Amino acid sequence: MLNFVPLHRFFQDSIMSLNFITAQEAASVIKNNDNVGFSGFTPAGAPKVLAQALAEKAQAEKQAGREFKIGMFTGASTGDSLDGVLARAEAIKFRTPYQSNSDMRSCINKGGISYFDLHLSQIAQELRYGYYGKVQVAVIEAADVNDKGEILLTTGVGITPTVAHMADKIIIELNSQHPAYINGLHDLYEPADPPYRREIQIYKPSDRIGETLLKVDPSKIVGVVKTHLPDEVKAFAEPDETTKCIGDRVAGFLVSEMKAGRIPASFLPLQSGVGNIANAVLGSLGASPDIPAFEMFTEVIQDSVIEMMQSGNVKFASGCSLTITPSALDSIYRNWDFFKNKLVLRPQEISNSPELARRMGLITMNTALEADIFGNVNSTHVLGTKMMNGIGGSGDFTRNSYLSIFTCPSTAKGGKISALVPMVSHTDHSEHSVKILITEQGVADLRGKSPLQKAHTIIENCVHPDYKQMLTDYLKQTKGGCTPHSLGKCFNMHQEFLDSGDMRNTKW
Ligand code: 0RQ
Repeated sequence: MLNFVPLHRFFQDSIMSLNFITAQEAASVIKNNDNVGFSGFTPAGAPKVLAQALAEKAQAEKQAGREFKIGMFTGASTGDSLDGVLARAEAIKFRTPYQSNSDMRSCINKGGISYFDLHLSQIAQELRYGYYGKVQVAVIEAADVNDKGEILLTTGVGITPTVAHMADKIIIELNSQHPAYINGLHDLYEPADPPYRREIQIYKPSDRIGETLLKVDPSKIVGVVKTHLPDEVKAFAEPDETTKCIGDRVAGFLVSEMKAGRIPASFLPLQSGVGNIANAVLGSLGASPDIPAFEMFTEVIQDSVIEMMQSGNVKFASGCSLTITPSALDSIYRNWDFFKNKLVLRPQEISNSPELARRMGLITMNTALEADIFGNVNSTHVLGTKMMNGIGGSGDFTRNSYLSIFTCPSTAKGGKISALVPMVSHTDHSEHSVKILITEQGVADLRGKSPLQKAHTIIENCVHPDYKQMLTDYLKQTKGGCTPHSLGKCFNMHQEFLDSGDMRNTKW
């Protein structure tokens, strides 16, 4: 665990005049029905102590026969100490956008929390446009703060500038895990709203256009709660045979694209999703002698990126969060001189900006839950109904990429589910945006192909042998059209899993 003593905070003189309060006093500021915006992105930079006090308040209110629920805006998922604690306390009225906590997910899928999902680049601007009402309170984790209203953020930026500017009141969680010398890690820029918005003047991942400190009206800061808790980021599993194979196929494909001259020899900035597959893909890219050192323009910077910086494979990473384990963060802070010019954290409307993804020509790599034989991808809904995590930034990047890649294992649940189906049970990324599909079975290059050609390529290259004949037979019994389907049977595989627990029993 990190154990930094904040010996030289920048604002040491003025910090003394701040109003230090307990988590319980902070919770008393938040009223039933308030909309609350939280800092951070993934567990990185999310508040860690207020939620427990809020949960206790919700419990006490419930016992007194009164309701206590808040609306919850975040950058993305948070830690269990926020999403988990508030979900278990039934203290959430609505929640957006991305979440990945099992208790939160379960409440959402039981209908206990009104959840709406949206592209992560859009939430800050849509809050400013007034689509979701007012933000009464912002809760912000800080590495440092002063009585002029200058706040040094920690490991995740998310929507913090927007909720801080919109909120009537701000509560700070001052976390002494983070040293004040990280001032400079962040590049905080909020675009003007239409009709005054101008181009975002970032042309390469390392460009900076904003402020290093968040500046707010100091009179809005109602109190500062001291903490010393690490981000709740867990280590990834070591790549297994399947994820390693997918990683190697992605690396091999990108090398062949370079050799064919379709990716410049200097390479292009990469965006990579989160999870075990993303981790394995990055590992394979780092191990490939044919891929030059590259830059990342992504949302989540995970452990593998930090390791690849140390080994010289990654030159620079722009992101929205350092979603890394405490030991990786420790290594960054201890070697700050090495890392300080290689990292920048931005608000998610910049890290995930469609304008920037298109301009810089990002190679994007995200994970599908399922894909259909025509190249449509479902990243969010298990069997079309149950929310998994949310679309996250995958849509921001995929739609605007230079080259979009989706990966997934060809089967799930021990082979009882084929990840490749006739028609996805929910669509997040359409066939128009999905260019390359990769499973451990192989690579389907969908560029320039008709729907029927895409179907043959996906069945041939990506589908597990247990399901090849089944999907070939599905196509055979369709009756023409540009995208041949049998509308009465296209969900037979899903229905079969619901009925018998195994898609392999499907009949057409
Ligand atoms: O369930 O845990 O009960 O066994 O789904 O599957 O293979 O562990 O996949 O953890 O890499 O997550 C798409 C959810 C993949 C993630 C998704 C079951 C499977 C398992 C998870 P169990 P895996 P991962 C950056 C970019 C959207 C957002 C995004 C995600 C569980 O990558 O949320 O890309 N992406 N953001 O058994 C039914 C299928 C299934 C299935 C797998 N076809 N049907 N269940 N499972 N395939 C991040 C941010 O934006 C912050």
